[in-house]
Amino acid sequence: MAKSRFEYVKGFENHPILLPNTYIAVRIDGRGFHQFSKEHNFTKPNDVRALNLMNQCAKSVMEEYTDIVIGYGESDEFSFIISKNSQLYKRRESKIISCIVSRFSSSYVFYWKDFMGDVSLKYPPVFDGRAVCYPSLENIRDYLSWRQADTHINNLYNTCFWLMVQDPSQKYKSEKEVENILKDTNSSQKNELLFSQYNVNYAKLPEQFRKGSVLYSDKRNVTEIGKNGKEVVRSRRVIVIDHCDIIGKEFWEKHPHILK
Ligand code: DGT
Ligand code: MG
Ligand code: MG
Ligand code: MG
Ligand code: MG
Repeated sequence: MAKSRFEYVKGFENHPILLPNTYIAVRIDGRGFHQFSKEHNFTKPNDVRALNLMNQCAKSVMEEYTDIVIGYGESDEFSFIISKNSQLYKRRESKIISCIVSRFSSSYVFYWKDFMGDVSLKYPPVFDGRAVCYPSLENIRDYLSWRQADTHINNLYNTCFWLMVQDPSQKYKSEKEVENILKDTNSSQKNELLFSQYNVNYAKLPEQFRKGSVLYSDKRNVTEIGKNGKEVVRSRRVIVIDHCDIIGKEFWEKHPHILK
């Protein structure tokens, strides 16, 4: 094929490769979602519609990229773990990040109405993305534990914060005052505060808020319509959305294939 004299510019390109034989964690995060959640009147501290929309977007990503073995989401972020032996896009970093972020962002707009109903989308949402390679099973488990621990810390804080800010007796004068009180409290003091002042048992709040969302593929019996028009039950790979603990070993003992 004839080449133009401009062809040499291709030589300037570089294609960083994500280290072979490592788990790849791609984490996407909403840009400026502090403002985005205000503009769209998200419920505080957790908007279940918005969280479910995030889960739908992650499911859409995982349906497209079957090398993703597990997804974990909270707030405006999602982590996708790609298997160690994956050859997705020859492990080219920019291809992998940009395609995952792009699929996620377009899904956010595509599925917005299904979850947010009459709330109109005021401007196009933006997500950033990064990839980190983790060589060992211990490292990748610790990565996921780190994110889930973060969910817990943030959710406990945010639950206190918004109850205090929206206190019916308006005993706290400003968000700043609430921040100042909370910064000197540990986790058990926050639990105690919720219980004594607002009669809220933190452990009884929805697991989706406390533990985030865990997505993985699993075999499930699915009822389908067969050729003869009758219902048949078939075993199919589906993406499961769970809100379970992934810090302890129980989940991993139950699903040893995920990170094998
Ligand atoms: P960034 O990521 O540096 O561009 O900045 P932000 O503003 O996206 O901040 P980030 O990612 O650290 O924190 C997520 C923000 O999104 C945080 O302000 C709370 C908000 N957000 C996420 N999910 C919900 C929700 O369900 N309800 C409400 N009210 N806010 C939420
Ligand atoms: Mg951020
Ligand atoms: Mg963000
Ligand atoms: Mg975030
Ligand atoms: Mg092209």
